[in-house]
Amino acid sequence: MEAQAHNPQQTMSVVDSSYIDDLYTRLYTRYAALKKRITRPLTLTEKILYLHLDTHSDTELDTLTSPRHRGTQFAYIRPDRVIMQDATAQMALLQFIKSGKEEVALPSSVHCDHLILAKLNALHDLNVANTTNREVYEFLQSTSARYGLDYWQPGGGIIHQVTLEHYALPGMLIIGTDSHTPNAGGMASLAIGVGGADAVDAMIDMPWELKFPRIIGVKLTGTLSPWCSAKDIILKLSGILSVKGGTDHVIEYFGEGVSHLSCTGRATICNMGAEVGATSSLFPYDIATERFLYASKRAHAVEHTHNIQDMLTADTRVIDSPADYYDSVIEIHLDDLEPHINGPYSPDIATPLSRFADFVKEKNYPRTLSSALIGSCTNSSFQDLSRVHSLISQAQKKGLTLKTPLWLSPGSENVYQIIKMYGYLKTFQDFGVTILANACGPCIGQWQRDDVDAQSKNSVITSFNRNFAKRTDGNPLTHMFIASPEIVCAYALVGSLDINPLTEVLYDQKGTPHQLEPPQDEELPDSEIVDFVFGSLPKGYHAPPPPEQRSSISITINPDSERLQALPDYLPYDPSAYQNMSLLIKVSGKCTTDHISMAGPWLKYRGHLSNISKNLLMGATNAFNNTVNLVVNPYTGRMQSVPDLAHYYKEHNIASVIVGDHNYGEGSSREHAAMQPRFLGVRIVIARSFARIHETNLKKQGLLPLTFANPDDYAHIQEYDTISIPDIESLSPGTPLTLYLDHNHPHPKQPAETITANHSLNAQQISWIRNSSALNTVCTT
Ligand code: MIC
Ligand code: SF4
Repeated sequence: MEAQAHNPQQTMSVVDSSYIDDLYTRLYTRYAALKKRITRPLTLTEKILYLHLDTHSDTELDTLTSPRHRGTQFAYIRPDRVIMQDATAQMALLQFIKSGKEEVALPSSVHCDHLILAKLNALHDLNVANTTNREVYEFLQSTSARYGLDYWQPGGGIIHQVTLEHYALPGMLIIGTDSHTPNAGGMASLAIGVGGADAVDAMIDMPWELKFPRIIGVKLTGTLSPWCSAKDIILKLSGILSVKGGTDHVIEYFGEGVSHLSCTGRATICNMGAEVGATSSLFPYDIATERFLYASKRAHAVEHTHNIQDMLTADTRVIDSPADYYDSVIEIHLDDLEPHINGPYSPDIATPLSRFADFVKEKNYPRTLSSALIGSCTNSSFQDLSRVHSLISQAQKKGLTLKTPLWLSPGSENVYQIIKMYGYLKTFQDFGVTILANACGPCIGQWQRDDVDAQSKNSVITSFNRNFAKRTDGNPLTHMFIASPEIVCAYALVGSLDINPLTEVLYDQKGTPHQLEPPQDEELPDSEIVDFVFGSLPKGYHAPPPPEQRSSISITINPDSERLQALPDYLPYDPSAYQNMSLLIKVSGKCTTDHISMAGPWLKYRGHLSNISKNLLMGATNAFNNTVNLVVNPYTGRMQSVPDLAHYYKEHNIASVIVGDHNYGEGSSREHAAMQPRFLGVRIVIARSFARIHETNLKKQGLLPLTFANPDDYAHIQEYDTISIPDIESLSPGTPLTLYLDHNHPHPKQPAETITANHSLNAQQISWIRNSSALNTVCTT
C-alpha cells in the first residue's frame, strides 16, 4: 500500500480533463433543453436535480418537475459520482459483489478514514491502524481495483474534505454512503447521503430513487463579526430547525451574505445540514467557488463553469421573490450573529456564547474541560486551521498556555502538507497541541483516551458536527459541546465552560493581564504552495488498474474472519411471518443510528453482519422501564439485553417488531442499523416518525417502516404484545395497514385492539418487501 512518490514538477489530477469536458457537455446540453421546456424561474436545487432526472419523455419530465410534487413524489436520478468511506463501503461492496457486475457503472471512490483509532499521534495511530485493520483495507483496496473504483488509503484524508478538494464540481450530483456527503454543497454540487444499497443501485447502473425534496431558502445578509465563522451560521440554524426540521428538504442558501463566505466555510454549513435531517444543502456558484477550484489546481473546470453560471445559480426572479419559489424562507442577519455553542447530547441545543456560561451553571453541566478537539469533516480545512493558528500564535506571544489538552486532526493529507509548509504545524506542536491522523478519530468514538475514567462525568468541546451520547469516547457521561474551531481553541486557553474566553482577562505566568483578540484567517494557501501540494497525485490515492488487468485480481474473504463475512441470503418473503410478531423493544425518546448500531469499538465489525448484530439497539431506552438495553423476554419472563433477546428470537424463529418514537434513526447513513434487525428477524419498525436515510435503508433491506396514523397509538403498545398485520397481502401504495395488537400481559389481560399504520412505500419499494430486499429484486430482474 505504498503511496506514490511526491513530484512537484508534475501537474496531475485524480480527475482528468476529458472527464470534466464530458461532464459539462452533457450537463449543459440537458440544461439548454430543460430551459426550453420549463420556462418558470428555477431554484438551484431544482436545476441540478432536473439535470439528473432519469426521465424518458417530456410528459414525465413535466409531471416530475411540478413543484406540487415536492415532498411526496419519488423520482429516479442518475448521479454523476459515488463516494464511500471505509465503515460503510464494506457492506456496500459486499452487496455490489452479490450483484455479479463486472465493474462500477460510474466514477466511484473508497476513503479509509473511519477505522483509525486516535491514541497518541498521527504516525503511531496510522501504524496501528494499518496492522489492526489490514484485512479490511486489503479487501477494500482489492475490491476497488477489481471493480474500477478509486481507493484512498488510510491517512489520505476524511472523505468529505478529499471530495471537496478533488471530486466535487459545480452542478454535479453526488451520492455518498455517509450522511455528511452534502459537504460538497459548498462547491455548488448537490450531494446526498445514502445507504450502501442506494450506492449499489447507482454502481450497477440502475437509476437511484429519491423522494423529491422540498426546498428551504436561507437568506444570508450582512457580514460575520470577527469572532464568528461559517460554523456559527449552521449552529444557529440547527437551533431554529431542530434535528428533524430539515427532513425531506434541501436547504439552499442565497443573499449577499453568501459572498462573504469561502468555499470551505460553505462546505461546513452544508455538512452540518445533516444534523437537521436535510436531504442536502447547497450554495450557488460564484467567485469564491472559482477561487477554491484554482486553489485545488482545477483551472480546467473553471473554463467551463465560468461560462455557464446561469446553470449554477438560482434564477434572478427566485432571489428577488424567494417566498414565491422556496417552500419556506429563513433569514439570518450575519451582523447580529454571535458565536454559538451547541449541545450537549443533541446538535440542535444552540446557545449564544454570551449566555453559555450561565447555561452551563444553570444545568449543572461539568464546567472544567477535560479535552478540546479540532477536526472532523466539518471543520478541518486550511482556512479553519489558519484561524486556529492565528489564535495560538497570539497566545504564544502573550505567554498564555493551554489549560486543557488540545487535539487536532487535519482534514486531508493535502491540508496537512499545506499547514506543514506554512509552519503552522510546528507552532501547534510547540504549543502542546497533539496532531492526530487525517481521519475521523474522536468524531466517531475512535478515541482511546486514558485521561478520564470510562464512566466519569466530564465535558469536552469539539469542532465536530454530532454530539449524541457516547459519540466521542464511548462514555455516556461525556458532555460534548460543539463550536467553531477558533471557539474550541479559545476554550482550550481558559479550560472551563463557565468562563467567556472572549471577554475574560487571561493572565500569563508573570501575572500580566491579556485579552484574546479575534483570529485572522487565510482563505486559501499561496499559489506556490498550491502548486507544490496539488502538483502531483495526492499521497494515499490509488487509481484502479486498466480494465484489462482487473479480472485477474482476486478478492478473498476468509470464512473464519471476525471482520468480514460474505452476505447471507435473505429468507424468501412469507406473509405468515407478519402475524403474531413479538415486541423486541418499544423505544422511548431519542434513538439515533448510533443508538441502534453503536460506532466506536463496534466499527471493526462493519463488514461482518453476524458480529456487528451483537450490538443491536444497545443504546436505546426501553419505554417500559426507562432503562437502556434492558427488555423483558416475553417467553421466559427474564430481563435481557436487546441483542440477547433479538438472538433468542432468531434462534426460535420468532419474527419481531421494533417500536420507535419521533425521528427514529436520525443521524448517520449506516445501513447496518437496518441490516442488523433484518438479520435477526425483525419484520416491521413502527415509529412516530423516521429520519429520511434510515427509512430508506429499512425499505431497501426488506423491512417495513410504518408510522402510527394516530401518533397517540404509540401509547397502546404494551410489553407482552404480539402484533399482526392481517392485511399484509394487500400492501399497496397510499393504503394504510391494520395492526392487530394482542395484549398478552397476564395481569390484567386486556382485550386485543386494532390500530392503523401508514407507510410511504411506492410500487417499486413494495417489490423490495416482496422480494425480501432491494438487492434481491435487482438480482432477480
Ligand atoms: C457519522 O458521522 O455518524 C458517520 C460515522 O460518518 C456515519 C457513517 C457511518 O456510520 O459509517 C454517517 O454520518 O453517515
Ligand atoms: Fe467522519 Fe465525523 Fe465526518 Fe462522520 S462526521 S465522516 S465520523 S469526521
